[in-house]
Amino acid sequence: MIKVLSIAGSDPSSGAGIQLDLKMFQALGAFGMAMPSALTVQNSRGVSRVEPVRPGLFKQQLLALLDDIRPQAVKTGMLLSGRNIEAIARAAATFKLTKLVVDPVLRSSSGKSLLQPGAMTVLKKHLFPRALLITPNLPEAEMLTGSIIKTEGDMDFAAGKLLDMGPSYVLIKGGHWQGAAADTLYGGKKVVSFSTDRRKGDFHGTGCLLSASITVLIAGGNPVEKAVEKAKQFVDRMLKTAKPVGRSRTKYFQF
Ligand code: PXL
Repeated sequence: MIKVLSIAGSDPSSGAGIQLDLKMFQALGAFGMAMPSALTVQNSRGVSRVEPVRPGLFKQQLLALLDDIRPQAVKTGMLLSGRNIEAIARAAATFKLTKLVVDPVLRSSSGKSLLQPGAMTVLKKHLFPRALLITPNLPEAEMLTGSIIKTEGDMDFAAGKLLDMGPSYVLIKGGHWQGAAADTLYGGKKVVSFSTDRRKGDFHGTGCLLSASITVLIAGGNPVEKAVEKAKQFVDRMLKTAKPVGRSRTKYFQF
């Protein structure tokens, strides 16, 4: 049995965050587990409020879970608080979680900050060194490295800086780049780009869906490069059938 855990924000509209991760885990045949690091108030129009799960409660749940059920891989998404990030980093060391996928979620599409001030330093210093793979999109790669990415050379430079922070692999998602819609994986023997057709419309939870799929594939024993390649194909298929579910035009993935 493949067991995977998502530690991320709760999206009650269930198009992103732990709810989407769980749906994707299920769709890929894994036994999924999900624990919230933060709650959000949101619907298809966007995020209007965020609140971290209290650190004592968070830590207690994390330890209770890992002490009992061992996931082969873990992903993190929206973490919000530095204290909760520290707890994950510590648990990753204690429980020797080597297959850790970190999606460094910084902001919602509607512009709400999903990481508290000061927590980015904790993320970079304590969690990135424990990650097998981090999956920033371009704006996140820029903010994490304090650089501006306009060219492929800029992206290579930022990826180098991110690898220096300690993860084994970095996948920079270029979906937010005008022109190219390729995602580029750094850290292997060579740099690999994965490109798929750009789909029309606004989608809710694309980043979560990709990192959740990668996590299941890595848990199942795929090497990182293969996992990313296959996960991109899953996401591409899901993009085709995504539909609006609320009053906004944002499309949600359908299972
Ligand atoms: O897609 C980023 C994201 C991740 N996780 C949660 C979110 C969002 C965006 O709104 O709410 C819980």
